[in-house]
Amino acid sequence: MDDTLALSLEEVRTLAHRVLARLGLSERQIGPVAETIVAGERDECGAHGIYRLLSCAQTIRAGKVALDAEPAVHDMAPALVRVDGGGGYAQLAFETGRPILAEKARRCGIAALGLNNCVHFAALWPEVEAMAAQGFAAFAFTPSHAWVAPAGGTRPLFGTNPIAFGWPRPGKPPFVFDFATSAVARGEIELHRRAGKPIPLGWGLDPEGNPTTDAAAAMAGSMLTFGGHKGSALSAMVELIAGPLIGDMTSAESLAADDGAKVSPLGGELIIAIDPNGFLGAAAAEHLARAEQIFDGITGQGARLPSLRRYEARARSLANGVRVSKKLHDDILAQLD
Ligand code: NDP
Ligand code: PYC
Repeated sequence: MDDTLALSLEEVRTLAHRVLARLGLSERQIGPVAETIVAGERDECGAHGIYRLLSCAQTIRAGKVALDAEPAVHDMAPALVRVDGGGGYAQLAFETGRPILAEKARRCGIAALGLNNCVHFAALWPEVEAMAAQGFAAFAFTPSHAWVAPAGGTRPLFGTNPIAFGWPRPGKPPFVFDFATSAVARGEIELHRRAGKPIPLGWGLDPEGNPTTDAAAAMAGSMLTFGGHKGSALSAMVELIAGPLIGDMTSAESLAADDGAKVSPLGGELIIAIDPNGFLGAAAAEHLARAEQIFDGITGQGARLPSLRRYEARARSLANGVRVSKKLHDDILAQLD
């Protein structure tokens, strides 16, 4: 039995706007939040598509989002800008800071944008893909809630702490990767829990610290980092550079601020943009062309580039729309009641 239904991307967009408006979010906030949700569904990122309308509903109903927040820009230095999201979603704060980051990176060769005081529910690839599409090498980092044990430990300390990177490819869509420093994003475990499916060993520990295949037990216990001590150190780095370095919360502080509401993390995000022209000047095109050999070396042996799956999914969705779980669609429509 087919338990999915077909939606055009315009229908996904309309659904996102209706639900977010029903929840009382301001039009200014809705625009970029809805576009991120449409992009996630379009690129078949199940854990960060329309499913996230449910976490938006929970987070807003818990009173944890400033519904009509207006980002405030603080120009810190020639190559540094901070945008205070005012307790609203990170998407409007990023859209506010993006042109300033680009202008500073063009002028200085490198620049950083710190987003503060923002609610985070999304993937980070939209940020680095947007910057790479403008010609920059870009990095993005954000902590989340303390759900993940450090390698060798059994108690949650780190967030799922994603790292995203984008690289400009002349005449081609950017090279992008974006992954949690936990074995998987928490959203993926939650989707397994909703579907009643077991999770692979290596994703989480139960509350007693034992390896588990039970999604609910891993969510109640602790998630694990990817790559053992390596993922654990990268996760610590994300805590530091997208937390204290920009004057914002660690994942433990974000979870404490959540105060049992079990809603989206609140805190910072760091985005760094590097203009290849800064180091290379007139030779930039030659070196970017040389970089293509790396991508050819990956695909030439049958391996795939990160971002290729998304770009293929994007082409399919733009042509045919998407299929979403009927149960998920019903749960989202229930938010309009
Ligand atoms: P994955 O483990 O699925 O890793 C995703 C990345 O790896 C993508 O760039 C993906 O490319 C690439 N990739 C996957 N398989 C391959 C392969 N076989 N060959 C080459 N590249 C591959 O995702 P995660 O569960 O770690 O994270 C999913 C999302 O969750 C991320 O977008 C992240 O930003 C988000 N997240 C957000 C958080 C937040 O606080 N805001 C917290 C944690 C996660 P492709 O997309 O093309 O498949
Ligand atoms: O899936 O881990 C996650 C996540 C946290 C915040 C947004 N996504």
